[in-house]
Amino acid sequence: MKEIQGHLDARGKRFAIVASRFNEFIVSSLIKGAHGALLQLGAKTESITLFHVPGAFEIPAVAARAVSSGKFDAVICLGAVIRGSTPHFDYVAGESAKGIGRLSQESAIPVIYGVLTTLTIEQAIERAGTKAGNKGADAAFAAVEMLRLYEAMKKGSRPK
Ligand code: INI
Repeated sequence: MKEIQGHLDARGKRFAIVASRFNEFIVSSLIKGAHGALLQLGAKTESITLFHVPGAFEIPAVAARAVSSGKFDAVICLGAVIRGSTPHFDYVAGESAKGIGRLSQESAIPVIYGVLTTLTIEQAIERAGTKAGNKGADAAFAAVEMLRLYEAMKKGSRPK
């Protein structure tokens, strides 16, 4: 059986992070986690560009532009949508996930979903570098693994 997987080596790769300002105290920890993980995997800080957007709803539009710019090897989307007492949460979380999901399937480079959707602030805090790890760091690891997997799949494909 032939097995192919992406190795965790970010050396020489360029990353876009698209992060929302809404719930900034949570998202700033996700950004720190993602940045730290990319450095740990060998990326240079000057190869990482951080795009700020107002909220999670705006992430897909900017991620799409980052993809089509051709300047990045992976795009990491970070945000935090926390349920309030109105249906607004569902629209914002839904559109953000749908947009990022569509991009991730249609783009030649990985587009990673690092948007927290939680019922409470406590659950978001737990996932932003406390009890349940840091989902920003997880997203960065996923970005590197996926871009290396795409590379390996290209190399493994038959010549035309
Ligand atoms: N944006 C978020 O990123 N998180 C939220 O929890 C949130 N809530 O709950 O309202 C939120 N709303 C703003 C939205 O993303 C857009 O920025 C706004 O609707 C303008 O388009």
